[in-house]
Amino acid sequence: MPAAKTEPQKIEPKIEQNSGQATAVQEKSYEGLTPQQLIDAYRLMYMSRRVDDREILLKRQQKVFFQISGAGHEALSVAAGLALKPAYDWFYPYYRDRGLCLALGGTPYEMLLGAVGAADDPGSGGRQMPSHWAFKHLNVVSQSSCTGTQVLQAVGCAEAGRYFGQFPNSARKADGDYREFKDVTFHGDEIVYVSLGDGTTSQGEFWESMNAAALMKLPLLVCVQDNDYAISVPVEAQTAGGNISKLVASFPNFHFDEFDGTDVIASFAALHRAIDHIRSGHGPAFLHGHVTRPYSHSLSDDEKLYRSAAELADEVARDPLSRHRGFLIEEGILDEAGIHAIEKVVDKDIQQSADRALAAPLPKLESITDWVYSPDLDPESPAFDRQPASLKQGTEEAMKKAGTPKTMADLINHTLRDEMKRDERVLIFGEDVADCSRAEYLTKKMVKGKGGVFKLTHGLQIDFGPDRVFNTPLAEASIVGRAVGMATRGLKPVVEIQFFDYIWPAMMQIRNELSVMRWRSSNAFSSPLVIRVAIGGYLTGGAIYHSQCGESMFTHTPGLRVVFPSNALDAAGLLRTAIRCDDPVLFLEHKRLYRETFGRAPYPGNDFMIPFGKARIVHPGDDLTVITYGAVVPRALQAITKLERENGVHAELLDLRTLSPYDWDSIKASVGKTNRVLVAYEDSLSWGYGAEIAARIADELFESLDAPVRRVAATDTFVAYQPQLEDEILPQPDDIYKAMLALTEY
Ligand SMILES: Cc1ncc(C[n+]2csc(CCOP(=O)(O)OP(=O)(O)O)c2C)c(N)n1
Ligand SMILES: [Mg+2]
Repeated sequence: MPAAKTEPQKIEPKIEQNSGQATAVQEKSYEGLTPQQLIDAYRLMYMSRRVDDREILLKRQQKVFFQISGAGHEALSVAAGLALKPAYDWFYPYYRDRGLCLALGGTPYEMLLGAVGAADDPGSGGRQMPSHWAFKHLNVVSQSSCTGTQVLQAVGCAEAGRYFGQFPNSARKADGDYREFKDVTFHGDEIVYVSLGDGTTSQGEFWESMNAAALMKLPLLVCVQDNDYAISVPVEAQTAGGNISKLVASFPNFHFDEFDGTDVIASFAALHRAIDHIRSGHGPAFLHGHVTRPYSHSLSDDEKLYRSAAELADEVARDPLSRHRGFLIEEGILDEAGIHAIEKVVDKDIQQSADRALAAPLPKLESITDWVYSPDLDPESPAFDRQPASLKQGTEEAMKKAGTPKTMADLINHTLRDEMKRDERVLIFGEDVADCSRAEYLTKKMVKGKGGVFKLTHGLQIDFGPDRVFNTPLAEASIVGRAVGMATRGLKPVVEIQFFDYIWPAMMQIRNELSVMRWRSSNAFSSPLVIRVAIGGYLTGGAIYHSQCGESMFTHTPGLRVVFPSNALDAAGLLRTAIRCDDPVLFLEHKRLYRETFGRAPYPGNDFMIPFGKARIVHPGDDLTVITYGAVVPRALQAITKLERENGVHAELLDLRTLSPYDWDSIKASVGKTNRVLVAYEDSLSWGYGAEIAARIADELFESLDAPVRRVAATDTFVAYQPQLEDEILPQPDDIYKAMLALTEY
């Protein structure tokens, strides 16, 4: 057992001892723990194991549908739950942390509700697998099944706690936007706990988290529960050198500890040293506890297929439950009768909890579509419809102030500045978005500052300081994952992905975390934030990795709003809606349109908003409908003008503006009028965004059609560097013209 370097803090037992006789009355201290606390730990460890056993039984009876156990991890897990503070500290536990959740105040009944998938399952209401913990009232945040994603979110959560401490006014409620629906709590010395298995340390997101936590000296407790295996892969085939502690040892600002996680006292001692380091502001801690895995990985796995009998027998000797039971008896803290008395009470509780959980009402089938989006704030509603200041009555002065037409880049920059001024919870970060990370160069006026590779965030760090506008490491998963953690706490990150082509490292966080946080937790948690992304081609020389579209991969993700403006005014109005709304938004900014002459507009004031799901008729017409968005809008307009001039055909041009939601009513009205429709988009043709629009028109508007639904899009290739090839690959005005002509002649 390692010696404690600092005095362990006092642990208040959270579970009362209601049976079991302590035979040792003298108050001997075990690394600062009282006999009573060691008894409480046993009760919780036993409870954890028995809930697992009950679930295994129920699974065999086909009354629950998935089981993964915390067996072998109980000593470390319970110690963590007793050493940290529920509803004060924050928790991102992984599936083996049943002991932690019980020690924090979760109950066997709640866990069994999760196992049967009952409506009252506090974690998810029957949506997420059991053991993927979420207890809102304890600050245990909803967990996915992706190994490692939780670590980045925990980093963001820790950043948020620190931010609210620095800017306490930002935590206040405000009416009229997402803040109305986010209760913020924080504590100056709070800790964010995150746990993971040994195998999960191979994930890039783990390493990104370690780097970020060290860089910012965050109050993060990383707890690796090393059971030697990741399903069937042993640690020596997983981790170079076979020991994660050796690999992470050089991260600065961390407190490190490697210990026997099957030993309750050793685990407590390690936790207390870590907690002391973190609460006193020295930075993060990395705990590495060696534990066992006496049951297979899950009930879907049979470990006898890859572990020898001798190895399994060895583990039995290290079982934390029997070890701790033996220790209590040996030390004279409890006798056999006392142990049995405790176990009897727990067994009865679990039996009753299982009976009740099996009888609990199931979620209603009609609730399936609840909580894909915020039930409180609808970005399609008239509340988000605010005219430009210059169009309002009696605002001549505003008109004068609006001045000359501005580019899309200018108006996005203006809108970001306005919203940062209005709402102190708005933070901006990403790669190169700051003016200058070496801030003294700015204060000494040695440099002007960068503010993004496209300069969209220029001047924002100068105006709002480096706590609100900052550069991140070059790691996209980290940008989005941290933002998810912050948004869960109530901040409004408006992050930038430098090029759409590089969004893919963040795809796991976007698809499996950001978009699904609200749905999987039955509205207990949400992470409304904005991801701004520079997208698209037509750049001349952009080539494969600076020209991609691919918006349909995101519109295919429920829970995410996807916006794609074609002009400066729309960009301003839609970005403001994106920032103020209560849902996560992917805001796609076409690089080619940033500084285009097309679609410039005067500054529309600091309250101008466009609701989502409202298309704009860019050009009215009766003969044919062209549905498009983004950089194809000006190209389609060019083609339509030519068609009108040369062929006397009047096409209507619909700019969708937002792709999810999209304006079906306007599509219906236009196609009902013209009876011919072309869907044009910049992405490659097959499986692109237009496929869904075309399919729905064919399905629901079949009777209105006088011709087949046609599409114009890029070739099914990537975009090439050589400009002649690029022109051939991407849809051009002439392609649109020809397709329209063919449609009218059909
Ligand atoms: C990103 C991802 N890849 C694969 C899986 C499937 N999977 C679930 S748990 C697991 C092993 C995890 O091992 P470890 O981190 O050591 O945790 P342990 O289960 O041993 O406690 C794997 C491969 C997953 N859930 N997520
Ligand atoms: Mg493992």
